[in-house]
Amino acid sequence: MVSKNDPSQFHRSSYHHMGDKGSTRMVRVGSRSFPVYPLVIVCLVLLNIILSLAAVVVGINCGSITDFPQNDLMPQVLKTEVEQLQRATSETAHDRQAQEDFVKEHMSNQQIKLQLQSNKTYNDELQKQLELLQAERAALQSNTSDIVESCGLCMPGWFLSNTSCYFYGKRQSTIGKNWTTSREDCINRGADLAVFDTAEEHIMVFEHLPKVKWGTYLWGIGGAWIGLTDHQREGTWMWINNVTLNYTGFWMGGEPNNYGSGEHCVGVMITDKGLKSLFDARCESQREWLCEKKLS
Ligand SMILES: *[C@@H]1O[C@H](CO)[C@@H](O)[C@H](O)[C@H]1NC(C)=O
Ligand SMILES: *[C@@H]1O[C@H](CO)[C@@H](O)[C@H](O)[C@H]1NC(C)=O
Ligand SMILES: *[C@@H]1O[C@H](CO)[C@@H](O)[C@H](O)[C@H]1NC(C)=O
Ligand SMILES: *[C@@H]1O[C@H](CO)[C@@H](O)[C@H](O)[C@H]1NC(C)=O
Ligand SMILES: *[C@@H]1O[C@H](CO)[C@@H](O)[C@H](O)[C@H]1NC(C)=O
Ligand SMILES: *[C@@H]1O[C@H](CO)[C@@H](O)[C@H](O)[C@H]1NC(C)=O
Ligand SMILES: [Ca+2]
Repeated sequence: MVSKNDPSQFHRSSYHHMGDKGSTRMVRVGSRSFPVYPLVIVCLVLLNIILSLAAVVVGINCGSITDFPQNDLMPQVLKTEVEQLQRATSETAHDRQAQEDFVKEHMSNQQIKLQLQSNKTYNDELQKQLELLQAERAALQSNTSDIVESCGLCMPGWFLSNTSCYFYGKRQSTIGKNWTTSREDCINRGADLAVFDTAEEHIMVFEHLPKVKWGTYLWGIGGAWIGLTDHQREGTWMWINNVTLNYTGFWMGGEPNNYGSGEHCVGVMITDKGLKSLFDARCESQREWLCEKKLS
């Protein structure tokens, strides 16, 4: 749009008027006449310059328009929508990040859980093995102490006194054995119910028997059977080797009393009453028992 015409061709007269004598080669301006062609050229140049100026002005205005912040030209509704869109976009990104974080954390938690489970299984296994080893050690220690105590002469679980090994049969929970089954148990162990040949033997065996406090035991089930009865003759106490009890001073107070429907078997019970430890009782009653096996 900018004219390339030389402005030097411009003539100072900016006002012109075409007369009705357009057909002639001359035109009148005021009192003066000018030739037509140069005048047309001048007018065109003038118009060109005006248009150029207008173009420049419009261009400046347009330029300054485009420089305006677009936001100011946006309708409020559009602006709000854009803002919402921007917010939504950023929120979506935020949500996605949060979701990724959650998935990551969940997976890590799962891994820890699995590890914990496997560790727990492993620990349980170790615990079981430990308990097994402890039980084994306890058994070995018990067997060892028994063997050491009996100088290797008695079987594990038996105790040595002078020239015999003794086994103390403990009741299983509340169930003991009657005199007959007690004797059978001793025979099954290659022994028999205990026979105290002398008062000395009786006293020595005392040391190994469980002590009970006077008055805390139950008469029906207390004490341990030994190999002494009056089966053959009432009131004559005879050991199972057919030797009659020939030492005195070991019956508990008031014993033997052949109480009730008859008491023909003898038990031993160590209380705080010194040597007085024998009593007669119903052979059917369930008690603990004492076996003896002489060293050969
Ligand atoms: C599982 O045990 C290993 C080592 O035995 C340990 O490094 C790890 O932290 C344990 N894992 C858990 C979840 O306790
Ligand atoms: C301990 O002795 C008992 C009875 O003789 C036996 O059954 C058991 O195997 C022994 N235990 C060990 C660990 O030697
Ligand atoms: C130990 O046993 C032997 C042989 O059986 C016997 O001669 C001795 O008197 C007993 N000793 C005691 C203190 O009972
Ligand atoms: C004890 O005597 C009875 C009957 O008299 C007899 O059957 C038994 O074999 C004898 N026991 C011993 C060890 O001598
Ligand atoms: C009791 O009998 C045993 C075995 O016959 C015997 O060794 C002991 O000396 C006797 N005791 C008494 C006090 O008679
Ligand atoms: C001893 O107990 C056994 C088994 O329970 C029974 O068969 C037997 O008759 C009982 N004997 C006596 C004398 O109580
Ligand atoms: Ca009695």
